[in-house]
Amino acid sequence: MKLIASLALATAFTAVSVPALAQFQKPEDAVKYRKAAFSVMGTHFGRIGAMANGRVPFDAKMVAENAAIVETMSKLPWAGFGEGTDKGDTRAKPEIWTEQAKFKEGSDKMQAEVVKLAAAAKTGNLDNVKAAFGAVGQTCKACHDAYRKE
Ligand code: ASC
Repeated sequence: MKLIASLALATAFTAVSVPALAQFQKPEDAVKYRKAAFSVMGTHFGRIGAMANGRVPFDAKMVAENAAIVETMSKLPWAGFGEGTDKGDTRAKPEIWTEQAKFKEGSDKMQAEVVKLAAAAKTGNLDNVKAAFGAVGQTCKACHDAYRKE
C-alpha cells in the first residue's frame, strides 16, 4: 500500500513539475511557439480592425468573440522569450533580454489594453471599439518599434 501510494505521489509530482521546469524542449520550439501565438493574436486583432476601420460591417458579437481570443492569446507569447531564444529564425532584438523590465512593461501594457478592448466590445458601441482598438494597436507598435527587427 505504501509503495502504491508513493508511486502515485511520484507520478503526480512528475505531471506538475515537468512543464514548470522545461516548458519547451529546445529554444527553437519556444521561438516557434511565440511566433505562432503572435500570429493567431494578430489574425483575430485584424478581424476587429476590419470592423473598426469600416472595411467589414460592425458586428458587436464578432468583435467580442475576437477580443476574447486576443485576450487569451495576449498572455501566451511571453513564456517563449526564455534564455537562449534570442537566436535562430527570429526578428526579436537582443534588447528584449538586456531590457527585460522594460520589455515586460510593454507586454503588460498591451495585455491591459486588450482587457479594455474586450470590455469595449461588450458595450456594443462602435466608437468605444474604435478607441480601444487604437489603444491596443499603439501598444503593439511601441514594442515592434523597440524590439522587433525590420
Ligand atoms: C495588427 C497587427 C499588429 C498590430 C500593429 C499595430 O493588426 O497584426 O502587429 O496591428 O500593426 O501597429
